[in-house]
Amino acid sequence: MADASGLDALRSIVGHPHVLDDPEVTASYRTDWTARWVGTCRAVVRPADTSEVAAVVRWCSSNGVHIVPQGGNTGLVGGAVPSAGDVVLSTLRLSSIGEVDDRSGQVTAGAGATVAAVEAAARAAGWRYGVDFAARESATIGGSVATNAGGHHVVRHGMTRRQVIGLEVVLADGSVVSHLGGLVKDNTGYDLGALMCGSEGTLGVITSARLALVPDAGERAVALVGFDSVDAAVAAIGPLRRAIPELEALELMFADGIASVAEVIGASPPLGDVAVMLLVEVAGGHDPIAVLGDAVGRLDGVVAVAVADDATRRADLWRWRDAHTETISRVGTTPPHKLDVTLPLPRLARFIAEVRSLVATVAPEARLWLFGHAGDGNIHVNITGLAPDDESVVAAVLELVASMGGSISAEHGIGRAKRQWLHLNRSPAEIAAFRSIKRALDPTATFNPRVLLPEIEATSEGVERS
Ligand code: FAD
Ligand code: 2HG
Ligand code: ZN
Repeated sequence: MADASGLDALRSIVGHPHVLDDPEVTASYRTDWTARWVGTCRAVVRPADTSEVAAVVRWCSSNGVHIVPQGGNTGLVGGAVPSAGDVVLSTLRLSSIGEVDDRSGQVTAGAGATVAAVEAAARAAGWRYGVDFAARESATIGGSVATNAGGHHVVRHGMTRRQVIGLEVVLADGSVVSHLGGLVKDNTGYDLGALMCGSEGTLGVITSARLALVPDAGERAVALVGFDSVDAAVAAIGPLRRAIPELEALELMFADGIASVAEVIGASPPLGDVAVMLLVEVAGGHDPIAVLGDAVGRLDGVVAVAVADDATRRADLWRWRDAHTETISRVGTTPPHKLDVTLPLPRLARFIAEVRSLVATVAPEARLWLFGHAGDGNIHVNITGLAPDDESVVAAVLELVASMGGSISAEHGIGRAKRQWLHLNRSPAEIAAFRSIKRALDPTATFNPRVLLPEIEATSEGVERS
């Protein structure tokens, strides 16, 4: 439990009701979405604005207290889970959203605004937000910038980093760097905002973001396309991307995932007994349903198709994809081990075959679930039925990914979950450069010290080693 004077100092900054220290009340802030990681903390502090964030940071850094920034706590790599003595700095009260500027197609959103709220504000003004994923109702702008979130529309609009025009960030000494003017062209030195994208709460607290919106493309159509083999489904990715300039999403699913979703939602699989499927969304252009039909009609290995153009039927098809995470989290008695990897597209089909036989060999008792953002070469590898601390399959899968030229994190980040494997993708020189950046911006090691960078071991010669 926290020392009373520390809590009093924090309460004097944010107000008594916004410093939580009762373990029952803080439980949801200390437990990650999958419930795989449960931490402890000194307190959860909920500042109302940037100046309160700055004062909390100043107090923590001058008192040697670690801060774990937290938004919606939907992260899947344990990055927002505190350890004893930490302060969880929740941004949920920084949820304001400014007016959409129709000339630039931009909006400024507080770090605690949800992705869904930004999308709603954009839509109301005739625009859209280019990032979307199933956790949209809880995931925040701060968290999605800090993880450089991907999601369903990367194939068209890119990752979160591409939407960020500028940020406001509180650094470890409590200073505020603010770059929210909205200039698209601005070559005045280092791009601190870009550095914060994907920094996972290790460099500062993002308090606000200036975001680029995308034009509302207009009419949409969605097709769920079943194939007779994984090779055929993967081979369709290039032709679909080439044939459909307005391609908004290209998602991969398998029969076992669909069957589990069917059980949970109480519906029959939409294509019946089909082993592998692509969900394809087209937005805009002239007659998207005809564009889809024409492109799908030219593919090899197609065995079934369901098409939707009205909003309700499109949402029905999307539900099969969006419900995967929730459904898999209910399988078995222990939380799933979740990996999100990218492969070079030419090796994707081989990876899918090899990861299946690898997991069957290394952990025959486990169940493997594969699905993901096919257009980006991004496969989500979920493994259920493992003991929570069993990392042997994780190591084997990540080593396979790296040996095939892939990335051990496509979009969820490194967090706690994968920090010991960062070396599979980053050279010693890169990790040393990361540490220099961390030391320069956070010399007191205040922010999220247990994520992203590998733990430093002290050797018998007293030398530190990553
Ligand atoms: P949190 O979980 O609160 O934090 C995540 C990380 O960001 C932590 O390291 C934290 O310290 C840091 N952080 C949070 N806020 C700030 C801030 N203001 N300043 C500095 N650091 C901060 N992710 C994808 O990329 N694509 C998907 O398709 C996707 N789908 C998902 C579906 C489901 C059902 C779920 C549960 C999760 C999904 N995710 C996905 C993962 C998750 O939603 C994203 O990583 C999201 O961006 C996290 O946002 P958050 O606000 O919940 O962040
Ligand atoms: C998705 O694409 C998310 O649905 C979550 O990134 C993936 O549950 C997962 O592993
Ligand atoms: Zn994803």
